[in-house]
Amino acid sequence: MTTNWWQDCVVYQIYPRSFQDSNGDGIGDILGIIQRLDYLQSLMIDAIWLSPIFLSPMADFGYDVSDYCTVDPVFGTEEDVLLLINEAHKRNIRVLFDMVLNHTSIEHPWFIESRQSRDNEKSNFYIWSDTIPNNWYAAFGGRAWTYDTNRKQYYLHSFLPQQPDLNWRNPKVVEAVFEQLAFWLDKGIDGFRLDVINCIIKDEALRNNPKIIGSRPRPYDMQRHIFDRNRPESHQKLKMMRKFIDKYDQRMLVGEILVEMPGEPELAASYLGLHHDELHLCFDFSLAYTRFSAARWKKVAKRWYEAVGKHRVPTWVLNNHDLPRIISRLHGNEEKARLAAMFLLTQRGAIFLYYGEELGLPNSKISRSAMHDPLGKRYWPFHPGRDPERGPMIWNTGEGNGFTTGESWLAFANAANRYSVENQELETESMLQFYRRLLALRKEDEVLRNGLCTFVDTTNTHILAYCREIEADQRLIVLNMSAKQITCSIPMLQVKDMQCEIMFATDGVRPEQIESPHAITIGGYQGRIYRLVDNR
Ligand code: TEU
Ligand code: CA
Repeated sequence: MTTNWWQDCVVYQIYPRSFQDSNGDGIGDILGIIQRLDYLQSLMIDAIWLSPIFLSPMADFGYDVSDYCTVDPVFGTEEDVLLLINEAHKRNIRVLFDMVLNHTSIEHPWFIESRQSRDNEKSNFYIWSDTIPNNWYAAFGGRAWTYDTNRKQYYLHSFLPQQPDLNWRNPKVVEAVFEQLAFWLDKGIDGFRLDVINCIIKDEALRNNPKIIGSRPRPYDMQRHIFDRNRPESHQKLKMMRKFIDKYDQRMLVGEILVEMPGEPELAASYLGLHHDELHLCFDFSLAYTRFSAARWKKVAKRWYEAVGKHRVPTWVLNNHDLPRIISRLHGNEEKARLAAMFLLTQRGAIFLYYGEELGLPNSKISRSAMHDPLGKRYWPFHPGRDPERGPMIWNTGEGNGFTTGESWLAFANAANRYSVENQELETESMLQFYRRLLALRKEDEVLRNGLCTFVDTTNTHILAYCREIEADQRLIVLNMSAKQITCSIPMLQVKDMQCEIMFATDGVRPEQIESPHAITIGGYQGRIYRLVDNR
């Protein structure tokens, strides 16, 4: 039914610094990722997304790029990238790069030239002002304007002063950026994750953002961001980018849309374009910000499906390099985490996993003195920093946990023997094997990948139940998101005289067992996937 791989893919995000080190410097790299491609293939994922690997002074660990067409030596070489693409493609794994196009590094030649004078070729590549023109703040602290002693003007930076924002109103900037994309597309990259892509256009008049009443630790959160992001013209730029990338075969753009917590799904969906002529996919983090409960998850998921609509493709994500890991958000409750995985992997659309998620890997414990992340350094303890979710992968319980033969750049999560790939490979009931079974089921079941999703009412509000269907081929997913055993019925199915044949269960109930929708009994924090059999 699907024509494009990205409509029902599973993408595995890799934070390259923390996945596999191949040369003993304690920092993950591209040759390390290549070493682990067989493992990734065993997860039956369709693509990997690498957080930035480009030349960078690492002020924001790669999200400050000084050359988009050069691989940072800490990660490897262009040859390593070409080998990665080749070896990944041999295993039917596509490769996505993370393009940070709202801003560059302060060490990018474009900025170095731009700050030289007001009349050089790059002078209008960034956003300069004689004075601080408005009340805008930077997301990582302080005002969003910094004075440059050389050019004797202020420049705008939505994040760190080391991350000056590009002026996307300048057609030369758009042209130059598209050249960076073409550089990697011509080498076989399958697409891009686009960092804070809704921030690329600012209000031409640089008007003040309206203030928000109340108090929050970050001044950035005390404004409604209507003039420093989400400007109407950004959609025109994305239409151009879509046209540009669709000249290549089967490439994809997934956008990170920076929004107010706990999420703005309608705003995020708007970047897909009314006629789906902007981003192929975009992230909405509402689910990741929503407390674990059947009623809340149902509400958030329905709102996202409605915002995206049947003719476009939603993404589903619970973890990434900016969010505390879900198992830690669930206070180590693995049963809840398994239900969350079951929910994620039985949704329609594109699914995004984060390295270690398949192991139930928790956050690393990072002391203030050991912190690397600029956001954490600035706002600790209000913001714990993002280092905890960037702890290295645990491959085994040997020296350096199989991640490095050197000194790891960041602490590992505790209890390596519990989370190591090596140990979990041996335990049939491990989180890893659980993810593998779910991923295999999704891979072989078109209905679970592309079937329309309808949430169904049951007689108990702690039960989250939804149907997936392609014409008459139907599935029912029932998740008990409470600690207690529940017996419930599903009126909608009773009317239709359906029978429920178990395909998958967390509580070891054997498949093919038939249950009637009149009375489904399910244990606390347990879930089932049923094939619906029409008795009429
Ligand atoms: O993140 C945007 C961003 O600011 C948030 O995700 C933020 O990190 C989060 O709200 C904190 O809780 C993107 C990248 O994902 C992030 O890693 C970069 O630091 C940031 O942009 C700047 O490029
Ligand atoms: Ca290394």
